[in-house]
Amino acid sequence: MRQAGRYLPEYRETRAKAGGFLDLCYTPALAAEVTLQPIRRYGFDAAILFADILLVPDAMGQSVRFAEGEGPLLDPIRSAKDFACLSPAATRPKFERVFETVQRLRQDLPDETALIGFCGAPWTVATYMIEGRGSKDQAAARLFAYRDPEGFQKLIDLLVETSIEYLSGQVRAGADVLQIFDTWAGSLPDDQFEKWVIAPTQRIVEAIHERHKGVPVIGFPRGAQGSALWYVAETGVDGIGCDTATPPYMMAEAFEGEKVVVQGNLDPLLLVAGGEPLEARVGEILELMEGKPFIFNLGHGIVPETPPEHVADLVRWVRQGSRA
Ligand code: 1CP
Repeated sequence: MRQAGRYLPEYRETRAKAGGFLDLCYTPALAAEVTLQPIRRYGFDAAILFADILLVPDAMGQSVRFAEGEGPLLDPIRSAKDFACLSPAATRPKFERVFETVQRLRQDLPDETALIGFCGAPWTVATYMIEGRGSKDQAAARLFAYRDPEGFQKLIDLLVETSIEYLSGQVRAGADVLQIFDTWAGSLPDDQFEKWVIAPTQRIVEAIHERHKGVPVIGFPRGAQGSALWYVAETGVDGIGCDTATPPYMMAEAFEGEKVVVQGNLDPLLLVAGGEPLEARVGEILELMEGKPFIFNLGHGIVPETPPEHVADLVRWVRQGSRA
């Protein structure tokens, strides 16, 4: 999860060369380079494509800006007529650049290193499209969905359709695994969760399974708590990314014998702290997950303050502790 980024000096250097963050995402040579940087340094078992969940609205025609030191900024959607002009057809030129990055990566990565493609889940992407930025409570999107459920459904449908094409293109270009990031799944009550998280994710997973046999899809419904079980059962995901508050062993026990792989969930802040507490926690997670289908990962994105040497320690400890 977010292996690349500002914690690495080589990333900061390439990012400065690229100019803007979106230029970095849309320049295949540079996007491939920053994807490979953490793989060269640490030899992870999987690489995640360098891109962003907000490339989807950007490619559809809602321009996205990343101001230095700030999060993303979009022209917020206030009503259904504001997204009438967005179209899946418009995405081609920009998506093609991402697919080219994937192609380069599949060529440059060692055969044994899996390449993870991804997109944001429709709900989470819609929250940015409606708020125009990141927010604590996703209030604008939640209110939009209550006040105009039909209009909101149209936006979600547009995102489902576009995300299927986007993910499918990544698989055709060489992605081995896909991940759907639903960072704000936790802000919805159950009825809304069913409509805006479960149903759209289920449609994407079904389409990918139909088109690309054997390509696993991992879901990350961050903050979903008890509803994460429901999410796995209903969406048909092959893997479940656990956030820092979701115990992976509970997830594994709930789906024992059902071929659901569990991913997670080290606290990214423990990776900043490092040292003995990090080593102890890695040991604990590995012990609890022993014998279960498990991918060691963080519970959320790596933070810029992370000392790169702590990541090297982590990889060593995970490898030592999971020699099976
Ligand atoms: O490691 C990698 O190479 C992965 C590439 C990657 C991924 C998977 C990036 C690059 N972004 C993402 C996903 C993403 N982007 C999510 C879902 C996962 C999560 O919750 O972390 C979300 C919510 C975003 C949106 C986004 N992009 C934010 C958060 C905004 C907010 O406050 O709500 C931010 C800050 C970005 C910028 C961004 N994207 C990626 C990086 C490395 C950065 C930081 C910019 C930089 O360091 O130059």
